[in-house]
Amino acid sequence: MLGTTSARRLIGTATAVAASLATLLTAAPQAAAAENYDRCPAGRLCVFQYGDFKGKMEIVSSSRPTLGIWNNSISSFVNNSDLYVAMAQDPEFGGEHYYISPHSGPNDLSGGTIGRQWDNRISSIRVATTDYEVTQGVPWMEWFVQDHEKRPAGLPAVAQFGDLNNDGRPDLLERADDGRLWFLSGIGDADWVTKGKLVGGGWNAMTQLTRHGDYNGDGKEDIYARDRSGVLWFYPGRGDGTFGDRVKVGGGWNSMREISAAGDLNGDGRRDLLARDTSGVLWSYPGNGRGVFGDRVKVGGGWNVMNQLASPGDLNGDGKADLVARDGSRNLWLYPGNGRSNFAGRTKLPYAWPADAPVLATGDVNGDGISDLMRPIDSQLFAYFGDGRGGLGSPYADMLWDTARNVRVF
Ligand SMILES: [Ca+2]
Ligand SMILES: [Ca+2]
Ligand SMILES: [Ca+2]
Ligand SMILES: [Ca+2]
Repeated sequence: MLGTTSARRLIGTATAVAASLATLLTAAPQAAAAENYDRCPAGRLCVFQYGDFKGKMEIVSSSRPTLGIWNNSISSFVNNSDLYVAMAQDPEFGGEHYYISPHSGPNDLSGGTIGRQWDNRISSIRVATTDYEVTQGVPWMEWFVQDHEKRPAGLPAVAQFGDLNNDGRPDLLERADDGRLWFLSGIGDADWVTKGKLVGGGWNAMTQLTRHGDYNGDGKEDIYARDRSGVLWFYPGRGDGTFGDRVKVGGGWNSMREISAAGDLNGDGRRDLLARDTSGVLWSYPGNGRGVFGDRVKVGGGWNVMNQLASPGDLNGDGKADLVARDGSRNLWLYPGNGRSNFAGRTKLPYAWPADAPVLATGDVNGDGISDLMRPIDSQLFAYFGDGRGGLGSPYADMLWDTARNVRVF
């Protein structure tokens, strides 16, 4: 019986890495005849029967849980492809794994002491478009919200965000480094298995992504995304973790360093947006209830001492939407909203918040009706539960975290 937060799922460790590619390349002898591996076409992953890229060759373009005639018969390979690769000792991607980066070129297993551990000992091959998928076996990050952590009924409007599919529980969106956007509902089945739902591909075209509840009055959470040309787009949520046809909010948003959907800041019941421009001025854009915004209001200057903003909803329990901001000294500050598009005097939140990890605000994570924060530490995401008085409790591990460059969770 799982009854408390201390029973949150323990995160398993990633499969052990047998040897780094760099180590193996260093240990491998120089190939005597480059023309042997030149048989492998550009953009492809090829395996060879013998060392020095001799004998039969086969192109591998998808994962192979078993290898047939190639089982325990690979002695060299070439990766000219965009794919991340794991060569596994056992069938079904079992045993130890040998990880290969995209475009890492030729690799002769028949020579050297490290390579010999793998020579004729490969029994399955997994390929993927992200490092995370090839190491973890699934393309999305598994996020576990326990089923007892349903949010209480009758949440105030300021706390109603973070739930994309209206099941009363928080969700995450994850943009993987290959540009695919995944909806993570956070609810596992009886075996604790969670499944990501693919929203779509190509989201690497977006330079800002943010959400904070329903902006067009249909009761379904929406998202905003800025493309490279500076156009801000509104994507109306369908209430199932996917989005309908996008609507152009407007151009010129590349003058903004950071954009954060923030909830209702001016007390008119409609959700608003914060944006910090490159000169450090923070602006509040009042939502019109139809997904776009009225004339902006200047909050103030000097915000470039902050390296990240996040919009947590209400952290101090006064029913008004707040703001948190992280400075360059690992401090996270709470700016209580005053309900008039501005903020009262700040207070410092506990813990150190280094600049190499994002601060996430997706509302109430643990179902006590109070907004929480999350952030990754190393390869795990941790939740910090709000106490409703402007403080935060100690962190709880919630999911494995992909530290790859383009991964964005919001
Ligand atoms: Ca949900
Ligand atoms: Ca909506
Ligand atoms: Ca408003
Ligand atoms: Ca909470």
